[in-house]
Amino acid sequence: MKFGTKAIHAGVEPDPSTGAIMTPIYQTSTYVQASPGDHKGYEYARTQNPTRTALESSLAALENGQFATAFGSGMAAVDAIIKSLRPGDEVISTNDLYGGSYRIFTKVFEPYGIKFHFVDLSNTENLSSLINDNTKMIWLETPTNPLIRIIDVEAVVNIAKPRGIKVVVDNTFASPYLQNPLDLGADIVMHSITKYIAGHSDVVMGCVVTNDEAFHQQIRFIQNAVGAVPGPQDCFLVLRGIKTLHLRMRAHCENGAKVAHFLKSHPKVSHVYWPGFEDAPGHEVAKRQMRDFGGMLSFTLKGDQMDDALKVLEGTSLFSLAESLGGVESLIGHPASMTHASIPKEEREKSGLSDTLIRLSVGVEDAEDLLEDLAKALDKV
Ligand code: P1T
Repeated sequence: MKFGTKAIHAGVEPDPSTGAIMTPIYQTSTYVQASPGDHKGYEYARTQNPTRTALESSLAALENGQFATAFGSGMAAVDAIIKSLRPGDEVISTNDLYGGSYRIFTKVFEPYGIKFHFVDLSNTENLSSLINDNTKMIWLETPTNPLIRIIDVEAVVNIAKPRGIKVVVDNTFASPYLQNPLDLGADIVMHSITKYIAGHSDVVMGCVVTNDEAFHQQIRFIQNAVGAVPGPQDCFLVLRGIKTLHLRMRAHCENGAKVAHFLKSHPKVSHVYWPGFEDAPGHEVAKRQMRDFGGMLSFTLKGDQMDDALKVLEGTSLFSLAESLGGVESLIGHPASMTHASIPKEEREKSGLSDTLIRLSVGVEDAEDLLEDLAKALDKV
């Protein structure tokens, strides 16, 4: 089945009790049993909920995986994955990653004895010197947040697999429409569903998808034992959002390309980070592992002055200054003070994230209006 058909149909059956074509919002915390243990497969809503079950089936199908588990946020999904590790285990992570992921790794899990190494994985040669007998997981985002670097998933898998190291791909920036890491050999995919999958900036949610049944059982156990589950109303909203994921992603990619080329040719712009340029470092890998180049990009201004960056950040009107990404509306952000403020400045600088970097989540408005909005803001510089 092709992606658009899966987005509309996978995991979703007419409701057995009424025939409702849309999965109902099962707003219930518990389910009645005829006698102890004699129930219809549902006992308590932390453990199972039919709206969530439909969503999890849909998410698994979109990532070509067998098993998906939904969580109350992207960070709760990250939390569950790292809780599958034990003290003494080590993780090698990309050094360009969401600030919240860096924060949970270093501030929550390092004190429990899990060790994290941060390195630029867009050069996979950086991996081998860090691998040792304790290495249990490699963590990557591709494209990365916020420098939109591309990491070669198959190259990482080729190094990890023979050593029994699990490869996790945070696929949030690509979405399942653009990239399916399990098909490239990764063991685990996670998403901040909050972004492209939900698509309308009205839900916070996350998921873990895998083909590894033993790992799935561990994640399912953590989901129930810890309880960071999404509510049924949010699951409904995401099921609704998924039905247009392919349509939205095509529009994000088309607008992303127009904005990237506009900025690249603008006299006040110094550098645009977007993998669609033929001379971008990750271009060939992106062409191979992604369907298109996405709607996320970052840029810096000539002269590299904070005052100038602020004029652009405050000067747009269609691009709203806000954290998050992947919704239908365009957003502009300042990673150093917003989404990546939890990474110390010296670590940010080591990974190439400057204080003047501006990040865009290009929405699905009419491209002409978006270009005009950016042109006006750049005129203020
Ligand atoms: O916000 P939440 O749903 O908990 O997801 C966390 C998360 C995980 N992984 C990536 C790659 C992310 O970008 C995020 C959240 N990111 C933002 C809020 C942001 O503006 O970058």
